[in-house]
Amino acid sequence: MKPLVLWTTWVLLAAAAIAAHAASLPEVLVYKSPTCGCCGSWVDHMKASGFRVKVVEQNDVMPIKQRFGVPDHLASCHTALVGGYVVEGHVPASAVKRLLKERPTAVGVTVPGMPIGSPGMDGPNPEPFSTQLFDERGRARVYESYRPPYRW
Ligand SMILES: [Cu+2]
Repeated sequence: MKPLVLWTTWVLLAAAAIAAHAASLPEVLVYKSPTCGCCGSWVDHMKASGFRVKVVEQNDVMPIKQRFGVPDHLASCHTALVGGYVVEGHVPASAVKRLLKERPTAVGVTVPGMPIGSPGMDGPNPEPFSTQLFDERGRARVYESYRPPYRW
């Protein structure tokens, strides 16, 4: 085959592989304030990790957290729904994929607050943090722990 034909074939195969991968992951529905920059960066992180993301913007996201059972002490900036789970804050896409694969009994997963270094929260001094599973009574347990340096 000529190089151009080979290259074209490779591009088509790669595009098909990416499309198949995206189709196997459920869509992420994100509720965020229109002025939240780090929320937008997390959306970019999820897209770069193969998720299709739909964004709903509203100025006050607190009612969303109440509606989906995110307790105040576990809350962050944006709130997302994916595959029947609530995903609160800057949760790494890898943890969301693991959640969807293992399907633990939980309302969802959260990274409370906005730790520097978590996906979408770039900063000079990344800090250790963890994702936590939480139940309908607001009880949380550590799901994954992370230490810098980060490479999301
Ligand atoms: Cu944020």
